[in-house]
Amino acid sequence: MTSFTLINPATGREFREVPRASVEETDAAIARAVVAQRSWAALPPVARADALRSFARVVEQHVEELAQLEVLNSGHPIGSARWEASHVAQVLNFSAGAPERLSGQQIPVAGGLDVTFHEPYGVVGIIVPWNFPMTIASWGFAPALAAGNAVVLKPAELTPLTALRLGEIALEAGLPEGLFEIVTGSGSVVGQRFVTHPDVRSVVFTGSTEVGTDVAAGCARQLKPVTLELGGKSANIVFDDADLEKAAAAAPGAVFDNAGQDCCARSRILVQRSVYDRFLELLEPAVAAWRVGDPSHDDTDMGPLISASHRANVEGFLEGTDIAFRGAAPDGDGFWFAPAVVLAQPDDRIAKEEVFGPVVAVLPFDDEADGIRLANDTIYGLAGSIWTENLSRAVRVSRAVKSGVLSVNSHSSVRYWTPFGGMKASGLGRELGPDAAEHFTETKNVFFATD
Ligand code: TXE
Repeated sequence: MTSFTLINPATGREFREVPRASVEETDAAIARAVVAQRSWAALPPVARADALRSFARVVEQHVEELAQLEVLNSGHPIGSARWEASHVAQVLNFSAGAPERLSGQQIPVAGGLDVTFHEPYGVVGIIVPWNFPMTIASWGFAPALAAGNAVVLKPAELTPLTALRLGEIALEAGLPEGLFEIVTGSGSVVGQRFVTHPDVRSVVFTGSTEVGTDVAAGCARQLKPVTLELGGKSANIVFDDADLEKAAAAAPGAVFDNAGQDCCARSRILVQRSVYDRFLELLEPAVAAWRVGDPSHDDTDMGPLISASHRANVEGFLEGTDIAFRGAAPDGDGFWFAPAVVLAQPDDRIAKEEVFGPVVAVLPFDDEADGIRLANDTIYGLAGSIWTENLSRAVRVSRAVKSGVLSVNSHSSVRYWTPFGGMKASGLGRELGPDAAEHFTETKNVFFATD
C-alpha cells in the first residue's frame, strides 16, 4: 500500500489519502536534510533567530486554518485546537530567542584558552503520536532548528495533516528547502529508519512506553541519544484540608480533556478517606456538566476518541469495573465515549494501566504517607496534582511524588518556558523550558595553546 486513509473521528467518514513513504523516500528526505543543515548551521545566529520568528508569524496567520484541520483530522474541540495552533507559534517565538543565547563556557587552564561550543547534532528525527499532533511536534522541531539542526519529522499515521501544513508554512516563511522535512508513513518503516539511519544523529520519540522502549534500544545500538515522552497514570491527590469544591470542579478537565488521550491525564483520583464521599458528591455534577459533542462548536469540552479500534480498547477497560457514574456523549457515527468514573482498588487493572480515554479511577487513602505511597504505586511518573490548603504538606508531598511535572491546587502541566518530561517508565530527558535548545546540542571543548 502506498497510502493510508484518514477518517474524521467525529463522523467516522473517510476523507483523504496520505502517502505512505518507503525506506528509499525516507532516505531521500534525510539526505536533503543533511545538505540543508550544513548551510543552516553556518548562518549567523541572528539569521536563524529571524527565520524562526518569521516561521512563528506565518503560523500565527494560519491559526484558524491549522485549528480547523485538527478538528477534522483529530476531533479536537475547536477551542482547544486554536490554543494548540497558537502554542506552536509561541514555541517557535520562544525558540527564536535561543540561537543568540547558546553560549559556551570559558574555563581557566594553564598555557592557553579553553572554551566550549554547543554544536548541533546534525539531523534530528522526531516521531510524533496522534494525541497532540502539532504541539508535540513543535516541542521537538522548534528548539532543534534553533540549535542549528535540520529536522525530519514523522507524524502519526492517523493525524498527519497539521504537520504537513506546518512543513508548507515553514517554506512560505522562508525556511530553506530540506531543513524541515515531513515524512508521512508507518512507524515500523519511517520511524525505524530514523532510528537506524546513520545520518539521523538524535531521536525524539513521543508515544507508548512499549514502542518507546524499542526505539531506545535501537538508538542504543547506534549510540544515538534519544528523548522519550511516554505513557502516564498520573495521580490527582485530594487531601481532607483541600478546597473540595475547587478540586472537584477541576477534576473532569484534568482527565477528560482531549477525551483523556493525554499523557498527563490525571487518571487516578486519590481521595483522603474522611472526605471521599463528599468529594464524589461534588464530582458527579461536575462530570455531568462536562460537554461532549461536536468538536466544531465553541462550547464543546470534549470530542470523540481518535479511532474505532481505540474506542474498543477504552471500552475493554470498563469490563468488570464498579462504575460510579458517567457523563453524556452523542449517539450516532463517530467514535463517541461517555466519560466514566470508576471506583477502584490499587491492584485493579483500571488503577494500573494507561487507558488513554475518558475514564478515571477513584481510590481512597488514609493519611499523607498512604497518599504518597499510592501515588507512587505505578510504573509511570509523568505528572500529578496535589490539592491541599496546607503549605508544608504541599511542599512535602510535591518532593515525595516521583513525577516529572506536578502542580499544587491546579492541573497545569505544560508551559513552553518550563521543563516537561517524565520519570520512571514515563520517559527520558526533558523538553521545553529554558534549556530546550541546548538539549539538541553536544558540547565540544577546544583548547588553544598560547605558549
Ligand atoms: O502509539 P505508538 P499508538 C499510548 C496510549 C495509546 C497507545 C497506542 O496508551 O493507546 O500508546 O498508541 C510511531 N519505530 N500512547 O499506537 O505505536 C508511530 O507511527 C519507530 C501514549 O499511536 O507508540 C507514531 O508516530 N516509530 C502516548 C508514534 O510512534 C514507531 C501518546 C507513536 O505510536 C514504531 C501516544 C517503531 N517500531 C500513545 N512503531 C502518551 N502518553 O502521550 C510505531 N511508531
